[in-house]
Amino acid sequence: MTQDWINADEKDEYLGDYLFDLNGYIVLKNAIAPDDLKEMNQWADDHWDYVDSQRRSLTQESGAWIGNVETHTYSGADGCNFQNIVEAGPVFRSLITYPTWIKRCRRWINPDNGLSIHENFLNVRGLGGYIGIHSGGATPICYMTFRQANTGEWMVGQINIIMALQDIGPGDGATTVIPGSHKSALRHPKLLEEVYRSDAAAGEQMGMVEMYLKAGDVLMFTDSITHGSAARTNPGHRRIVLYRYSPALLRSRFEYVPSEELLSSLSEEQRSIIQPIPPRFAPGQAYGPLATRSLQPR
Ligand SMILES: O=C(O)CCC(=O)C(=O)O
Ligand SMILES: [Fe+2]
Repeated sequence: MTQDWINADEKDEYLGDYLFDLNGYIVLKNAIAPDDLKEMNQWADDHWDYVDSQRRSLTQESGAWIGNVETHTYSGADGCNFQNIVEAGPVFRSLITYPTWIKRCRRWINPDNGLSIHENFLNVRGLGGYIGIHSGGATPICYMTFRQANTGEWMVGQINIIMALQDIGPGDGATTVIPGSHKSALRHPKLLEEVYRSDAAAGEQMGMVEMYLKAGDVLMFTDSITHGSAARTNPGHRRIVLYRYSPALLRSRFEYVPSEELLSSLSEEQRSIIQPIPPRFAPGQAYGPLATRSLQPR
C-alpha cells in the first residue's frame, strides 16, 4: 500500500479533509522546522539518564520529576514517557499552536467545542518495545467521536499528533493504524474481549499498516482509529513527541497543574488550550488536600 501524504503547507484543505475522512489519518511531510527538531532532540539527549531510571507506571505512585515534567510508562513495554513535556521549554510551548496542524485540529474538533490538550509527552522506546492494539469506531468512549451523527459535521473527539524526532522505518517500532477503522461498527477481532486495549503488539494484528515517517514528519490521526505500534526490532531507540487535542471540556489525562512560568509565557490562545477551565476561587478559598486527585490514569 502506498502512503498518502500532503505537504505541511498544503493549501488545499479539501485533500486533507478527504484523506482524513476516508482513512482516519493524514501524514504531513516536513511539518516541523529543522531548528525545532534539533532542540527537541537535544532535550532528549540531555535527559537520557532518565530513560531507564525509575518512572511512574500503573503500579508506582509517581515517577522521577524533572521540574514539572514527570517520567512515566503505561505498561513498561511502551518505553519512557516524559509527560507534561510542554513545561520543558520554548520549543515544546510552540507546539501547542504549531501552524502546520493547529487549524486542522480546530476545524475537525469543531470550533464550537474549543480546544484542549488531553496529554502531551516525549516518548523514547527501545528494543522490543511496542504499544498494544487499541481503539476503533465501535469503542464506547466519549472522545472517540468523529462526526455529529445527525448532521455529519466534524466533531472529532481526539486528534493525535505524532511528531517523528528521527526517521522511523522498518524495524523501528512504527505507529500502526488500520485505515478506515474509525468508521467500523464492529470491533477488531482482537478486541472482542477488551473494550479498549489489548496487550498484544499492534504491529502483528490483522489489517495494521506501519506508518513510516522521516524526521520532522507528523502523523495526524483520530484516536478512534484502531491503532498501536509495531514492536521495535532494531537496536537503538525510537523518539517521538505526541500531543493529543480534544474539545475544551475534556479533562487532561494526568491533571497536571500548569506552572505560573508556563502560563505567563503563553499567548492568550495557547493559554486557553493549556488551561481551558481555569479554577475560580471565592475570596480566601484555595485547594485543600481533599480537593486534589489521585494519580491513577484513566
Ligand atoms: O507509540 C505509538 O506509536 C502509538 C501511540 C498511541 O497509541 C497513540 O498515539 O494513541
Ligand atoms: Fe493510542
